[in-house]
Amino acid sequence: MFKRLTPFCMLFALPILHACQSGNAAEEAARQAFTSLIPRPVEASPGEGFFTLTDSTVISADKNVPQLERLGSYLSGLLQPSTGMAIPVKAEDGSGRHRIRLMLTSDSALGQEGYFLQIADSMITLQAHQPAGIFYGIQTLRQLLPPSIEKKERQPGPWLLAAGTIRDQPAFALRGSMLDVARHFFGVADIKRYIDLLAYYKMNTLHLHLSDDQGWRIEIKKWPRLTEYGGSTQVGGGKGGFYTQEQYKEIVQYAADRFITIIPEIDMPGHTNAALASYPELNCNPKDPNPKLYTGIEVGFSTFCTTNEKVYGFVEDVVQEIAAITPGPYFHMGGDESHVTPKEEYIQFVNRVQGIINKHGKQVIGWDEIATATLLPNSIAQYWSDSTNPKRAVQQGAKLILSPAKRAYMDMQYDSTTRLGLHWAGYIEVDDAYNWDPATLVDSVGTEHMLGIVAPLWTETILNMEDIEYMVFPRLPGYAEIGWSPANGRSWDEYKQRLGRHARQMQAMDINFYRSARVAWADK
Ligand code: IFG
Repeated sequence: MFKRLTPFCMLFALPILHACQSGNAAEEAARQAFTSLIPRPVEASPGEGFFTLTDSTVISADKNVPQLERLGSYLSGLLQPSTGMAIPVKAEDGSGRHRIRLMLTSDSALGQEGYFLQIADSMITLQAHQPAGIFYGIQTLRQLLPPSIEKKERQPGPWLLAAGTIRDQPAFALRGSMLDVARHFFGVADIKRYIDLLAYYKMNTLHLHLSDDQGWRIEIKKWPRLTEYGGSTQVGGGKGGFYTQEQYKEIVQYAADRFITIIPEIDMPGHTNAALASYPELNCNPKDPNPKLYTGIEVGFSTFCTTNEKVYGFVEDVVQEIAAITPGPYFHMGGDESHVTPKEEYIQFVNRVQGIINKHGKQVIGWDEIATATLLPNSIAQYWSDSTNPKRAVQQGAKLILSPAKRAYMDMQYDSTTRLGLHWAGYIEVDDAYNWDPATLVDSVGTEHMLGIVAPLWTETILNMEDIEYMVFPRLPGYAEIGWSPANGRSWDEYKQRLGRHARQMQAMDINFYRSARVAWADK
């Protein structure tokens, strides 16, 4: 036991043995944190010594960059509850020891989201070329601190960070998740929690699946019955719900403050029973001029009447109202599983709706079936199931988002015993979710055609936040790593060690994660 004590501790071994041990344990934990980061950074070089948060620690930010002051307050707000320290933000004036400096740098090699973090025993310097990089460097700082930093109530210290340097930036520009709020509705508080979790893993995209057969979830002022009636139920017959445009704007702002872009999806021409039940004129007669609300989980049975001009006026109104409250560049038109739309009519609909979306200043994203139509130059195909479609899209010069059902559909059960989820695409254990590479996913399609990856959670069987967390964790950190970290050297055997240690952070964040038997969880 004594052999592990530093000379200082040897000198005063008796009275402060415990402190020395905990000091050594704290130092050992800080050093291990440096090599346990998820997503793994591009370069991490451990140094000598430790930076310790104390009551005299301050955050300094260049006062000429408003975003930096806001990011300083964001960091301070993250640290205060568990440390009980004020950690004030002050203008950077070159003075004062023991500070965490946030600075922009002209080093454009860091790109839009990269950062350079230097930790020494008396100062931490976090530099980035753009504010997003500072935000992502802050996420790394969180993981370099003891996991208890994430607790919302006061914790004992010490609050050590191991010295060293980290230079980091993402492999893919678009990294995120899709949440289906149509099959089951999730309120603003759940969406904010989900956004916080995505941001922690340096994800920058949340795709909201806002409409489907079972529900319409976003207020459209010109077509009020879409939510009054079409939003009034959900799978299983529960009361459903919807976002007013004010609530949608609140979600968009909360996401933007965390450098997350919201992609709104209105799925069409299929997956439209909620809209068709709300406005029968959108149907082709006489098949079912007035469909009832639907609370089952079948797919592919509904379609807009794509030969009816009224449908295009409807689409225009919907796109216009949502685009007006969506600062992000994308509008997702869905386009999947239109099994009862005649093929030629589907193609004409997709061609026409792309033009409507572009007219309202947004880039089209669609599930990969839209590649059977004529894609506009900046349209994006989201690959989920039929690998001929990404090839079609690439042949048309389009970019891809990867959401392979067999690897990234988080509604797939882990195995046959999983209480929640489906398994039509197969079972996806934690290692299956990690052991794939976008570069080799679709033959003849290289990463130069890919914007990035989005891991969807469809919610036919998902009722609440606990269910969401159980299916999303611990697979999401792996998707975050596939989207952020260099592919070379990636191995499940190495990653699973980091993931095992990461149980402490997930516990501290009260994440209800699935304890896969394929990982040795360190918190037990
Ligand atoms: N496929 C459907 C989803 C959902 C999913 C459940 C896509 C693009 C099966 N379409 O995935 O609506 O039902 O795993």
